[in-house]
Amino acid sequence: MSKHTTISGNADGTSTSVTLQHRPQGADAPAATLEYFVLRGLGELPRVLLEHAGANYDSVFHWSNDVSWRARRPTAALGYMPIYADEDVQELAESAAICRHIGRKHGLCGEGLAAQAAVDQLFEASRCVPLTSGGWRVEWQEDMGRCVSFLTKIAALLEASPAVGNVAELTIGDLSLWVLLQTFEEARAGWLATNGLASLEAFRAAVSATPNIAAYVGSERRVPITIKEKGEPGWQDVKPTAYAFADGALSAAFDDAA
Ligand SMILES: N[C@@H](CCC(=O)N[C@@H](CS)C(=O)NCC(=O)O)C(=O)O
Repeated sequence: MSKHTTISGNADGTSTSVTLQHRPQGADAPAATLEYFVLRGLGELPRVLLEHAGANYDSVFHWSNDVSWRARRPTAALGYMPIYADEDVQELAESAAICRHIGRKHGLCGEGLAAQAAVDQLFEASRCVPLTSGGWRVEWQEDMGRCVSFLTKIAALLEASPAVGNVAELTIGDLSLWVLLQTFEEARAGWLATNGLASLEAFRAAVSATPNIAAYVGSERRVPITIKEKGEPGWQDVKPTAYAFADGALSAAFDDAA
């Protein structure tokens, strides 16, 4: 039996959303807002992009069964999250559209048509790796051969274009890939290197060491990985309204926040 902490909103659905504010030193633009469940899932890459860019933002976390999401859902443009807003856009849905918007706003989409094409290619490819879901969950129970073979092709993309894989100038493609590689590492430490993907492991580690990403990963703002994302046995038995975090509970920041 795996060690995990199961958390849900109030059983009667009266729990409200939690908002964590991030105000990095030196950022003066109005805060963006990102709404998602108390999960990494499709909310993680937009958060990572905002963190990397050093942007002011409010991260609003809804419980899947709570009164706040049930009240919010009818007003959501497409009826689902993530939902993003800033001074340019209101009620922006679709995680890829949100990521591209944040990328354009903060200069993370590459310079010039050739670079932008390479960045987009990596962005899309890293969300479509066989046996992964949108770059945030791995189907470990399957034969991972196809996955390894596709990741080998992604490693070749980093070699082929100077527009991607440059840790000094990270793009939405690079950070999308990082979220995926970090999921592999947190789910099965050492798996990349032992499967002939040492260059991707080196890239993952280098991105993890950049100041804003390292600060985010070590922060109380980051939601722990769930047993479902980690592919641990037992995740199918967790109620759809609850979250089973693999390595401990949510940080105290979630208790203290509004
Ligand atoms: N294609 C959409 C999918 C969004 C989506 O499925 N969101 C789910 C959570 S991952 C959701 O909000 N479900 C809640 C609901 O439908 O009430 C995207 O990429 O943003």
